[in-house]
Amino acid sequence: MKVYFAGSIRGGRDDAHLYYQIIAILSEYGAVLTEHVGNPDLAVFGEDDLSDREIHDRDLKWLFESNVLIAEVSHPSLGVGYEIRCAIERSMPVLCLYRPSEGKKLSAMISGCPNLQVAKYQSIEEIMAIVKMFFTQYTTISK
Ligand code: 6IA
Repeated sequence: MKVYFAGSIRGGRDDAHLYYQIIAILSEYGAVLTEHVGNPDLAVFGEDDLSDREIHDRDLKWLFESNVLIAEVSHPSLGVGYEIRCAIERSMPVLCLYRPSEGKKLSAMISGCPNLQVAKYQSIEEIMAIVKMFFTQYTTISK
């Protein structure tokens, strides 16, 4: 099982520590190809050895090698939205984790999309249960 985890980078790193925890949960189900997304030291304007073109091409290659895409979508990110659409076009299973908060509303392009699952959560325990259910469904369908 290869898992692509998507979370905001240049969109803002407020949830980076949460991404780290989610990646630890996902690692119990398979290889997470995008562990760097949860690295709290990865800054919005940090140095990177790769050009933007190289990042784009490498990430899409990893995405298309993966069995599933799991995205944390509470913090809006153009890159995450783009990755979600790419995964849908390849008919990949997509799970979006969303933490509702006052004064914020998830984009209708995500909450209104029939080709993905949006799961709302408030705690890590809830994420664990959601992820477990998602992988149970996935293994049942792909048998
Ligand atoms: O638009 P965003 O930057 O928020 O998009 C985040 C999403 O795009 C993540 O899910 C990643 O898979 C991907 N992505 C965007 N930038 C990078 C990156 N380096 N490295 C790996 N994946 C990325 C950017 C350089 C960094 C030092 C700022």
